[in-house]
Amino acid sequence: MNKTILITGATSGFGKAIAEKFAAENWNCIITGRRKERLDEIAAALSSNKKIKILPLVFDVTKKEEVFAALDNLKDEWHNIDVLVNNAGLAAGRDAFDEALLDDWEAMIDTNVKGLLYVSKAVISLMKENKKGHIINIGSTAAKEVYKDGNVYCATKFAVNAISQAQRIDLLPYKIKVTCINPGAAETEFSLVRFKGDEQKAKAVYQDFKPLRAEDIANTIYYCATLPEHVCINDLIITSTAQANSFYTQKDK
Ligand code: NDP
Ligand code: 8X3
Repeated sequence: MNKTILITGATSGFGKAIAEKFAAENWNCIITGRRKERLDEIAAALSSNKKIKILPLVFDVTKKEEVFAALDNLKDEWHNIDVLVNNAGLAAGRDAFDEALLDDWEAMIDTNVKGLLYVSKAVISLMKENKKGHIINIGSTAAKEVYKDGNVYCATKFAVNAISQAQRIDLLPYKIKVTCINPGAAETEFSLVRFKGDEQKAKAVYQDFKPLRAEDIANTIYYCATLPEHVCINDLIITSTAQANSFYTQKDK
């Protein structure tokens, strides 16, 4: 029988690559995001694999009514979720603490922290019934070191690390694994979102070194999700070879 994965934020970047990887390995996929048109296009492409089922769900992770309406009302055939990837997230702005916008801070806290909590709560109730499951939370190198002008983005990712540790402890009785993956710079739509559509600023982030690709993260997650039942990777930092941590990146010029 096929296994099932639920991936939040599957309309671009890591989430889309994760869906493509798992679908290629014959996993059923529940994919989510706010942009319905994109989600439907991705669902249609993944459905070319006739051995699997794909369920696109449109909801905003910051809206708890939407999250629970979508996940509490899944048909029985989707109740057996083996892996949840809490990937939906964003950085909004990169400004000094005293100049940053409250709206940006709220968007990051609501999405990266509260959204992750809502989705986890809904899916954990299904995993508990099944006495198995694996939650994979996407942290960041920003969860390990706070960098200049990273303030609240870093704080939300530190929170993802703390929540991962808490989930790992409290979900032990249900045999639910919890893994936190902490990537360094990867070229996705992340910086375009962070810099509010400024393509030049976004491109500059990845200039003069080879960043991670979304596929690198998808392959790493596939590895973590397919280890034997008694093995759990708790916490993993992954950067491109050119990057040591939040502070040091070797640039070509
Ligand atoms: P992208 O911007 O390419 O993808 C982000 C995804 O999150 C999109 O699918 C978007 O879908 C979804 N999303 C954002 N806000 C919401 C929301 N309110 N409700 C539902 N879905 C939402 O970025 P990445 O793929 O790079 O980012 C994925 C995760 O990885 C994030 O948590 C990010 O913080 C983290 N990360 C990224 C790194 C990088 O360098 N790229 C490095 C380390 C961590 P839609 O807009 O359709 O809702
Ligand atoms: C995204 C990577 O370096 O902008 O989490 O924090 S970084």
